[in-house]
Amino acid sequence: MSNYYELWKYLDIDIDRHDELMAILPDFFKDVYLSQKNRPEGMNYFNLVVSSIHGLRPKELVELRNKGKKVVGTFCVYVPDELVFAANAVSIGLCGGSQFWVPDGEKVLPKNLCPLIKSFTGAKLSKTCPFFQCSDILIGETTCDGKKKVWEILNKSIEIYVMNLPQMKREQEYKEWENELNLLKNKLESLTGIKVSNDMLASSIKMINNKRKALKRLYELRKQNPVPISGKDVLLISQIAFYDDPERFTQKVNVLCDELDERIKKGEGVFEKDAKRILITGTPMALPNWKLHHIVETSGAAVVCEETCTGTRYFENLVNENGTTLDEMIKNLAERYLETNCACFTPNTKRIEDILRLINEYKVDGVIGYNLQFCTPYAVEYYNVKKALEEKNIPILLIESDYTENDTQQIKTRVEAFIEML
Ligand code: BJ8
Repeated sequence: MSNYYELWKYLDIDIDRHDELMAILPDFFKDVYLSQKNRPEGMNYFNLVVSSIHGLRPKELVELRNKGKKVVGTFCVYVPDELVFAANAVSIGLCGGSQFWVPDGEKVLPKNLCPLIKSFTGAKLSKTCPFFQCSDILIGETTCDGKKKVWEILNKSIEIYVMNLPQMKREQEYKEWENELNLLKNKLESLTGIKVSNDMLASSIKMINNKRKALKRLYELRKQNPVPISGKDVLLISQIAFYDDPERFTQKVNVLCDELDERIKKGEGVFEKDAKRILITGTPMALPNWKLHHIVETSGAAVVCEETCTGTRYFENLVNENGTTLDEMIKNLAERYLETNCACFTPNTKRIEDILRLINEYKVDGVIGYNLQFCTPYAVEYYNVKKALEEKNIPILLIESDYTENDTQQIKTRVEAFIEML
């Protein structure tokens, strides 16, 4: 990391605070990840990306900026990367998963707010995240109340463009969302000075679909028994998906999948055959939030699927590639993105259908509902999720947590007891 100091100074990073942050990560990563047995060789690329998290990719982004590209930071899986890339900009997902940034966020935000929002706000305000420092603009959205209001604070430090995400899915909202995508396209065009052409949009739709297909392929392999890769490793890959170069990322995931295919042929896995299979559903887990996966997988069970935005919600549903005009392509994008089922919508019954389908497909023994503290939409929706699962006699446990380690032991005790009774 040390050879990136020039880069960090160039990005106006607070070096002393940043050193404090960087001092934590290597040991944490070693404990959680490198302690795993029999990891696939294909994980080496993702290890490298994360071990050089504030160096490798930010350096590339600065080089791209020096060539005239704009960097666009996003916070939600409803913001279409395809439009960003088609306008010749680069999209990076910026959600914060580190407790390190929470106290900085709490200087301007209430304490009783979800840690994800406090963390990304602290990351920006403390000038300790090169991804924020590289960004030319942030795209916010009107999802939950906390995010909706935080843009009014963050916009003192950087330009924020807010997309008006509808909260229902009637025909009129599909039209509204299509209109929002057109407005975003206009905004991006004025940012980059480049008009989005049919060819550019068609090729970026293809590029992001290929990334989704690679992730889908990886998830399909987790359906095997024994499972050929840990949930922790897949979570890491999903987190990296948000900021890595999409084409390189897709290629690396496919190389890993080739290796996993071979493992499966030999009947090799990372857990014992018939280890209990857990699905996690709920709020996203931004990097480096590995807490729950680590607890589950050091308690004898395997996480085989995540119905979250750092899981299936990120890659399920492809954009229809049959569009030839810009209008058709934007309509296809609007349809694909509104098919995502976030608890910010009402009603959101399709999410429950998704969970039931995934339980079946991944042969899940038990479900853990994961809720980031103070996330009201997912906390309230849990009632209906639990009811639907109980009707089918599927065991479910709710874990509500923040980014601290204060509750780790208590969660471990509850998770162990849950796995024991499966
Ligand atoms: S599509 S889950 S990425 S909004 S956890 S900040 S909801 S209080 S992150 Fe999300 Fe888009 Fe929905 Fe996905 Fe608010 Fe809840 Fe915090 Fe959240």
